[in-house]
Amino acid sequence: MVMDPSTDIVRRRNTATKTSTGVVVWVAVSCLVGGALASTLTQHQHHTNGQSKNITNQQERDGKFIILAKIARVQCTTTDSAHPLGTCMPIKECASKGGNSKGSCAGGLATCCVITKTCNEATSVNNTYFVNPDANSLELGACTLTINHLDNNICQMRFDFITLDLSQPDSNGICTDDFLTVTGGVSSVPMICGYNSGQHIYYDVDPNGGAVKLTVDRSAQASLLKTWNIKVSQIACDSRFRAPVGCLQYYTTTAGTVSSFNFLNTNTATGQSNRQLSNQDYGICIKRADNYCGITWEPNNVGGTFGFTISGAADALGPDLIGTIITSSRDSDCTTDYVVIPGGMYTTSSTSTVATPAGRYCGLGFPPSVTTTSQPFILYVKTDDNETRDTINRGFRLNYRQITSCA
Ligand SMILES: *[C@@H]1O[C@H](CO)[C@@H](O)[C@H](O)[C@H]1NC(C)=O
Ligand SMILES: *[C@@H]1O[C@H](CO)[C@@H](O)[C@H](O)[C@H]1NC(C)=O
Ligand SMILES: *[C@@H]1O[C@H](CO)[C@@H](O)[C@H](O)[C@H]1NC(C)=O
Ligand SMILES: [Ca+2]
Ligand SMILES: [Ca+2]
Repeated sequence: MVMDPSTDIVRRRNTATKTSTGVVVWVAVSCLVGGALASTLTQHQHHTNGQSKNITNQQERDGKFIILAKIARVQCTTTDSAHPLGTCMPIKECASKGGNSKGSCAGGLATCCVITKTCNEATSVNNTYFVNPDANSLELGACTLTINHLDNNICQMRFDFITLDLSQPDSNGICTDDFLTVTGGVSSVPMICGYNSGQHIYYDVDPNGGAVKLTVDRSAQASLLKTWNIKVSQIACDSRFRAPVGCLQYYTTTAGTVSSFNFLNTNTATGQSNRQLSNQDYGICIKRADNYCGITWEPNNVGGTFGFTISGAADALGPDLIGTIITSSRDSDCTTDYVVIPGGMYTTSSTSTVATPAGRYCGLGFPPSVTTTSQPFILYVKTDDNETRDTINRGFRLNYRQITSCA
């Protein structure tokens, strides 16, 4: 028979009675020799003395053997693509936690339990999905998920915006109608609104601190149509998946793409659609991979030439200039909205080998490349509270790749 890899025989007594994360439930499974599953499945409190050995011997004499399986609270893959990550637990416990059984785990002994929560509910389960209320509900205002720490060794939370589609900001890029906020922890999260599906944020918490509150505030009538599905995962203080303290976003691959919130590379919609967000002040961190010494940032032109439109009036320029080095500005020319690449060295043409130092980048175009060897690898994002003169600013999408050769 198939057993959970965490199958283990020897354990301290009483572990079966605790309910917090990481704790196990013991199930004694009798199997007929030859592999057929026997009829009895009994809950069994295990002791480290000789008792179980005697039971085993007894069962073996009956032509059976016993395997004590622990159902660890490990993550599992569900059969629900909108909520792909669940926690393996006995089916009764899933029901009592208000979860939905979506597939089986632990070799069929337990269920892959998906927990979804909506407005003004609380969770103590890792990988809870926070979703918008039913479209028929006329609930407006703050919709809050209260997130209780799984245990006293949680230092960070990660929010994955599987879907996050809220109202657009006002003409100054300020989230006046809908916005998302996080409180109760240590980091500061900028106000986020608009379209952010696929984005994520990390949030530092005090391991001994109180509950975290994740809130979507909907103040506009139109935003009743807005949707979200946010996966909330909790990260242990000693986890290798923990992001460096203070990083709002964290990427661990050697090459990838990052973008500002509410980014869409389009120059067709001139109104407020997908406007750059104001009042942003955060860092996007990239994990340096072994043997890599630097990082190169490049424009991403998928979808159009508006992949880096951060400051200035885009409608005052010929469209051919948008996205070129001519409309790129640097350092002291960048005072309102800009990104910072510490130690950056930029090129002015893709064939150029000459690089010039600049840390700040703004304007309506990004250089062909900006390379830095300053560690840690962080792209800082800063925007002010005013977009009056900045027409059709979409924000940015940039590609990065780590490099192994640093002169
Ligand atoms: C089996 O149980 C008896 C008491 O019923 C005990 O004396 C003995 O030590 C146990 N055997 C083992 C292997 O622990
Ligand atoms: C919570 O789930 C994530 C996967 O989404 C996992 O990486 C993390 O270790 C889990 N946290 C704890 C405390 O088990
Ligand atoms: C925004 O900037 C414009 C021009 O620089 C200025 O006239 C306006 O007062 C500013 N608005 C706010 C809200 O600060
Ligand atoms: Ca701007
Ligand atoms: Ca601005």
